[in-house]
Amino acid sequence: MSRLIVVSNRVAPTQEGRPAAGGLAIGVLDALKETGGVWFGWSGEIAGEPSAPVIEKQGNVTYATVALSKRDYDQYYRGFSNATLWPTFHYRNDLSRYDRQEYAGYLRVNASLAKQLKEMIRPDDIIWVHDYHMLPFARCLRELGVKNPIGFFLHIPFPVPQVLFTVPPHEELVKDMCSYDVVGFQTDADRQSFVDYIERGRHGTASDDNMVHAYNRFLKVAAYPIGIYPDAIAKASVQFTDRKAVKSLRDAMRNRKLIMSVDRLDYSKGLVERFQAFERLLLNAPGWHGRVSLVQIAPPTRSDVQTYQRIRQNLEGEAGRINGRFAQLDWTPIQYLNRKYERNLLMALFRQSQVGYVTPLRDGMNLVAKEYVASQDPADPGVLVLSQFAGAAEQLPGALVVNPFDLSQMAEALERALSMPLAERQARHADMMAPLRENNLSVWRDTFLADLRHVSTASSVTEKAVKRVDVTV
Ligand code: GDG
Repeated sequence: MSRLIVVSNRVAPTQEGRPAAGGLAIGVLDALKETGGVWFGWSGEIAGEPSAPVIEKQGNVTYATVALSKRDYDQYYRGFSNATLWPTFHYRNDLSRYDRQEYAGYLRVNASLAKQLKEMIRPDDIIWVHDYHMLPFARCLRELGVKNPIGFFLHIPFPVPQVLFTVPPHEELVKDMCSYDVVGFQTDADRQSFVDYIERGRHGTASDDNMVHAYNRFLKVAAYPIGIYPDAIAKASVQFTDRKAVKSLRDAMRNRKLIMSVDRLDYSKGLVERFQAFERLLLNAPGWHGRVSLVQIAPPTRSDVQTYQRIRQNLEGEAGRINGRFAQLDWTPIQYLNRKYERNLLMALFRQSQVGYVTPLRDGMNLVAKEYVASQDPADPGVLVLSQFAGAAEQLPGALVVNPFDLSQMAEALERALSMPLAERQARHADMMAPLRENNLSVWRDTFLADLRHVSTASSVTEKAVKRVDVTV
């Protein structure tokens, strides 16, 4: 059996109990724990000198991590990855900037990580690379002579061509993506954007079986929506209900309904609009004053990127303004908690709440939406209010789907969710649990890896056939 090597910008913290607040870390770690393998990437540390990977084995997962220099961190991570690609891929050209030096740094770090990984690769390994930090990684490995199957999964949206054009080296990036054997997206819409770029720009062609022929390469391009383990989450949400934090929330919420949101503090998550729609509910329906609170947990991320500092200030301002306007001595409408919580505790908190309020302006998938559903008590489930711009909206048919730019519609959905009869809540919950179980995280991983094995076997057969023809001619 070949070994699986996972590559991502950031390797999840290896110490048990250290919460990793981020969908990629959570998805990849859970997926890798089952199969075993190597996880290679940045340790999260900044060091003066480049050094060999630090190897640490835990259970069946070997972690191989490297530090970045300050310059690499600034150019590759804070710069091109998070100040150019992240905003643009989330359709926020207004927040995006481009700097040639940063792009050069992005390419340099990809090349140097590829060089370090190459030393560890065995001939029958299969390599699975993750996310926007690593678009050129396969090309870098190929240039070093690596012939192994290499797949890529993009956790965030892939924008339509007109939006992608705003990133100056867009063609180079897409061409680099074609060095992979399989390129996976969260949704079919993302896959279509990629294919549109290739076909409309006459860079190549796509066939009905999801194969793309471009830049002299054949690759599979398909949607692989990431999942969760719904039954494990359901179990954790019950087991953690007697934790102190959960009990005190329950006591504080006696006779009050609870709307719950959990997101990394990020402008793509639509937090300001969400607060304002909640404010609109309080304006339109004064009967809810004192009877409902919104708890927003938002652990800070990328806090040294400037736009992230601004969103934090903005959000604190909005929470303060809305609370100042409506609060009573014994009621705070919005509880805004700017910190990380233990993962299982979050699931138990979800179970205490009547509404899961997940309204990103744009999101690859959004695991919180899925976790919220899985955490519910099937006998008395809460209702999910979900943005149409989260990949998860395609997969959660029982949610109340909203446009996060329409504050009135969101306020109406909140009211409907808060007043929904039990039978409807149960039916909606059951409609969502079935697909969550069917497409769990193992299915996501196994489908992707099966395609990667299949495509690379097929293309090596084609390559050999082509070589034979060359020889005979
Ligand atoms: C990217 C894409 C895609 C949150 N706060 C805490 C905490 N979390 C956990 C959640 C959830 C994860 O972090 C967040 O995942 P999301 O999917 O919601 O969002 P991103 O971090 O933006 O993830 C996204 C995902 O990758 C996977 O492909 O769905 O679209 O943007 O699991 O529960 N975990 C802990 N403490 C917290 O305070 N422990």
